[in-house]
Amino acid sequence: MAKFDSYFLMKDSDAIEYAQYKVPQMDWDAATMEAKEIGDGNLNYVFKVRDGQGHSVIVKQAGVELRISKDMHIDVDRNRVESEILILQGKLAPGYEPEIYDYDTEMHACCMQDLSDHEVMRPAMLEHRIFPKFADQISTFMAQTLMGTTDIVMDHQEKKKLQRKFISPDLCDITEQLVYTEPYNDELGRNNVYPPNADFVKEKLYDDEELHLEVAKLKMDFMTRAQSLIHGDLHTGSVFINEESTMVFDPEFCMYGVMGYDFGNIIANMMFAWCNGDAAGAGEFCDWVESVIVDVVDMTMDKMSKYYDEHVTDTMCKTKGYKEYYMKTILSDTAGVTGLEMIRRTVGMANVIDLTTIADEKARVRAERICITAAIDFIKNRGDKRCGNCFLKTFKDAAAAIDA
Ligand code: SR1
Ligand code: MG
Repeated sequence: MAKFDSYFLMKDSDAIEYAQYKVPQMDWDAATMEAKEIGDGNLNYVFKVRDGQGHSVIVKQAGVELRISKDMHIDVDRNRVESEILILQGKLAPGYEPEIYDYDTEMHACCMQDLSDHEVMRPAMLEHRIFPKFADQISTFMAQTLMGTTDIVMDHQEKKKLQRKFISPDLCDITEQLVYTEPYNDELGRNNVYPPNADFVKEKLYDDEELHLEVAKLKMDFMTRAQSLIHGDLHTGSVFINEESTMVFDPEFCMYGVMGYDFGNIIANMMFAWCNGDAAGAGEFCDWVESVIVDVVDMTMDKMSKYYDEHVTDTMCKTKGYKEYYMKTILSDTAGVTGLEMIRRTVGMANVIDLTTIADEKARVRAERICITAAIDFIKNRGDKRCGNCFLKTFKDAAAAIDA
């Protein structure tokens, strides 16, 4: 259709026409179709299009300017990258991603399965609700998508082709800045520091050179170690969930990098959920979150270990002792990223509502200090965090230290 031959930012009415054009197999009832822009992320526009007969689709379009800041412009090709990785991850870990019906490199938009029987995990956890299958399901997703794209198991040339295909320099730059640089110096003046914690942040984050050295090591690891095809933004706002099922979406930050990046993001974001629950006195919810932290670490490591044994192809990686070395690096990378994510979401440009919606000043100050204290331990002592209980203990020790 000529209307969609060149790029423009869609409105609700355009999304209706677009869905009819791109997803004709849906057998739309044109008279009852409606669309609503429902995006709440920092980057893109998301339309839910449906009709009165029960048909529905999600149309996601990349904007040239970011929603979080009109001054930030990033490559709209991210929509292609996101669509293609969802298709690939659908093969590696079937049933954990929305189906892509179509993607379009003119409009930089894709049409995907509407997961309305699921909800975004972060707001659901802010209601302190429990999802019993999450640890098992997210650990399967990570083990299969991460191990399945490593040089350990993949043909090395095929892996390098994936590496070439899934790279968005603009998005890497965002992560390098927002996760690995600005929380430690506010060099672009974009940090959002809660004023009552300003002195604490200065002392613990801006003035600690020992910490900066460890972050520099982690930053260069992120930029140079093409270990695995990572989701790249695997926080609880990138997960759709219900009591039975976990679905991972929004992988536009995907790239070849350290697999601990995804793994650490999940753990850190569970810790934010705990802080919110704790401030609200939601004891049962916090107990569940603690069990998830332990289980996600242990189950992911067990599943990755099994995957290694069953799928290793590289001759040298079959050498006695290499697997143990490799698994240790995954845990230490995970601990490092857990710390980085906890810090950047507390003091950086893109905060999490788990913390910012804690209304009571004292409770928010306390929650943020717990996160920063635990995070520093995770970064500086990342090699010592060898099991799920070690991750939980680091976090609980930080809470005890702040309360002392
Ligand atoms: C400028 S984009 C800010 C953050 O939103 C995304 O979800 C990523 O986490 C990014 O760092
Ligand atoms: Mg996102």
